[in-house]
Amino acid sequence: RILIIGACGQIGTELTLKLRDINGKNAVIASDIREGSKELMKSGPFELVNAMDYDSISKIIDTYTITEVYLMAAMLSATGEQFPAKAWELNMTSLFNVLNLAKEGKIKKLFWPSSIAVFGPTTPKENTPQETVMEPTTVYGISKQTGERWCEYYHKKYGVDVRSIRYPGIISWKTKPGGGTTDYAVEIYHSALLIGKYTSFLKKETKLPMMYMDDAIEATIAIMNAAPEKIKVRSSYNLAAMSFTPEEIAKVIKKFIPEFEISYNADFRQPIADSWPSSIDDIRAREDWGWQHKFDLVKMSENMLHNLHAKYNIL
Ligand code: VAH
Repeated sequence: RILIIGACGQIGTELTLKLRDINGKNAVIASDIREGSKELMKSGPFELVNAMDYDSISKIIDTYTITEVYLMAAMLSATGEQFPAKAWELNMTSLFNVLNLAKEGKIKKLFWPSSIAVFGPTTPKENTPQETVMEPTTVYGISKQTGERWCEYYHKKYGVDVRSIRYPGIISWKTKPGGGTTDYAVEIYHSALLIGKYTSFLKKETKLPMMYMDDAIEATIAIMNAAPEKIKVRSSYNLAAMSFTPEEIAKVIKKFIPEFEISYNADFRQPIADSWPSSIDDIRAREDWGWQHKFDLVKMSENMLHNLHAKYNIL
């Protein structure tokens, strides 16, 4: 069976639903520190768990004979800058819990998400390569860079089968994003439909690597299903789909909602965004385990607005 820790988060929710579609609802145990959306809670078994509590994770693994774990719980970049100590404690303690359970043979295969936040201001900004200078300036980025080092260490030293992806900004409509710097690219669609305008907290020319949730979920399942020998990178794989600026996404939304208006008011998240790459080279993921994205900005915008239109049942 599969255990998702952090199943109520932006990625965790859709990952749980998709894995239940594929494996059956009782094959996937959802867990989080609090309950999640109605759709998630009625889709299969749920356990309240604190990702920092080793014994409670171990107990769930025994109770449900779990073999695979996806650790999706973390404090993201923007919130992490407001609570640095908490971000470090949550992001690292939860990772060590699952790495140690895997080292003890209680988890056969483990997924742990990294992020483009591992890159910093001294990293080459365009087509950032898999191996490069990484001097992250956020606690979240530091925790992801350190986490990558530990994943590779546990794989090399203890044979732990841990797999990881450096997610770009993820856009989705089902759940609210959880305190990230890329959240403007989710909020903008809701605002466009509900009030016809949006004030971006990033400057109009801020170009960031982004991906639609459907692509992110597909990549996550693909890397976990790949034969072990194909996973040549055991720190974390660069992964990309598209890059765009707030100005570009606004222009595309205007194609669907002509009266939409955007304005800009950069806040504390601007320097975080400025420290990250504008585009990512993910050739290694494409070569090693066949990654291929499907959604570009227009197709994503169409899908987002269509689903949000229905969600808000706008006449
Ligand atoms: C964040 N959405 O903004 C996350 C992600 C690369 C962005 O890590 O913190």
